[in-house]
Amino acid sequence: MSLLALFPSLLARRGTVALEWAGPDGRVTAFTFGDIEDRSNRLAHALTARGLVSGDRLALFLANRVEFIDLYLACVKLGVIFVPVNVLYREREIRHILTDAAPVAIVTSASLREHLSTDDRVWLIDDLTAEAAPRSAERPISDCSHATPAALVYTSGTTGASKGAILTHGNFAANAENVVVAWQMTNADRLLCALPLFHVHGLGNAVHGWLASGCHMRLVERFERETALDLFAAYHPTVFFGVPTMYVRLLEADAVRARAVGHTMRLFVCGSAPLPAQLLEDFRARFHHTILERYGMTETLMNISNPYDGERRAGTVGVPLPHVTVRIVNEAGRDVADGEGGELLVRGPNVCAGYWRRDDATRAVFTDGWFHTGDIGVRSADGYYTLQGRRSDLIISGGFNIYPREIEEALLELPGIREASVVGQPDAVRGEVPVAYVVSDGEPDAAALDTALRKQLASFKLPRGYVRVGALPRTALGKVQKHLLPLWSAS
Ligand code: MCA
Ligand code: AMP
Repeated sequence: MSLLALFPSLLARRGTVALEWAGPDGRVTAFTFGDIEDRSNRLAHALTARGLVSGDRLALFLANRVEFIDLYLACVKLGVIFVPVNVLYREREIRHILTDAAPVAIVTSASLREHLSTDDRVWLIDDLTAEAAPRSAERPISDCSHATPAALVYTSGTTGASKGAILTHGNFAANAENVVVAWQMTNADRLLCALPLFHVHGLGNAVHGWLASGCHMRLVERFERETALDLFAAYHPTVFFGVPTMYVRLLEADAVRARAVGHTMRLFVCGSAPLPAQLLEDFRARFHHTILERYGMTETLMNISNPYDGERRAGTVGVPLPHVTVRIVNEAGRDVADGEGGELLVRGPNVCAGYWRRDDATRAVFTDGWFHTGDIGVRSADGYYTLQGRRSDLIISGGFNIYPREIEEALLELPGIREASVVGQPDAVRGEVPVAYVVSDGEPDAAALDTALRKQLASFKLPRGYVRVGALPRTALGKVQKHLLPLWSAS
């Protein structure tokens, strides 16, 4: 079954307003479900005319705007595999994805074009849209099934270089059904989407939840702390999906504004990084809402969620979602008793088909159909799961993933840096931030290192501090003992 079968509103509610897109200039444009259906059909025909066929990859390097959704739906309708690229990524990160996914082209906007090398096959979204305008609005004939790959989403995974998780039509459909059923979304909802659509939180939960429920969505280019509260006041959403950093920012609201926002809202959901129990309490006191925390991964979409009805337990991620089975195992791979920690394994229709052209990596994360999340957790006697940490040294900053090795390798290519080790340190706003420890010729010049790294890596990966050490603490086998590095402080 194609994913589109889950979006009856596209055809049945043609005349109803589906989406409002608020551009950076504040101007709001409205689109009906019929507009969304027709625009993506036209674009699909334009892609076909450019030679794309089912199974081809098409990359997209674009900030949130309606054309992002148009292009995603056009790909889904054709069986073309959609490869979203984080707009904050720079040369090194983009090169890796393009080499690995080998897309026919990468689509972008004129303003982001400068970040793509001239060798890349670049298509401008405005050209494509203009080409699509005169084409047929008929939906193209498709032979997609639940097993057809819909997207390759790159993630650091539990180890090493970023890999493309193959998310199928069936994975997204199963996740969308859970979003709608578990959080009781209906077409009466108003969903405020400020999450970037290039990650599965925005794409899998917001876009699919919107289309599957047939609700109204306001899409903005990005969450900006100065204007975040104005958005709530201007749109009166009922549902908001965010990462913890967004909730930290929203807490800046005074009591009167917070109460007004809380009054129109039905549900605040949080995921992608741990939600501190204190933040949940502070938010409840200010907004009179208990944030619903849930847990997911790029490879699995959502796994576990606090209940909509029932106790939303602070510090936990709740109970497994329908059709998702979770186990906790010890180092020997044996199931542990409630109250004992171990690695979370998951199985269900939400779990990806593996990593793109990386059979070795795929084999490494699956055991008898169970996906190894790399997350360490514990289950309470009454079935609530608490995450305690990760097996890898992944850093999550503002909900964006940072794999330390990537920064270490970029640092080692710079003159004067002989050794480098990057670790995550707690941060009240972003959750964690990266700090680099270097063995260098002379005191590290933070500004110069920042400038050099900024060309290669996304800005959220820039170390907040560079600490010069005489030597990195290592085990007898030469592995860096990150926990022995001296504590860094911002001053
Ligand atoms: C942040 N920046 C952006 C964006 N977000 N630039 C373009 N588009 C964006 N969407 C840049 C800013 O320009 C700035 O860059 C830097 O990031 C910090 O921005 P600031 O305004 O200080 O933001 P903040 O208040 O710290 O908030 C950041 C944020 C952002 C809005 C919370 O981190 C964010 O959108 N996070 C969401 C990540 C996400 O969706 N993760 C889901 C992964 P400069 O430093 O150059 O000035 S999927 C996942 O984890 C799983 C599956 C799951 O469970 O959902
Ligand atoms: P990503 O690779 O971006 O999909 O990030 C997935 C990782 O984010 C998971 O493996 C977890 O480590 C982390 N994560 C997601 N949601 C939560 C949550 N609610 N609490 C703690 N960690 C989370």
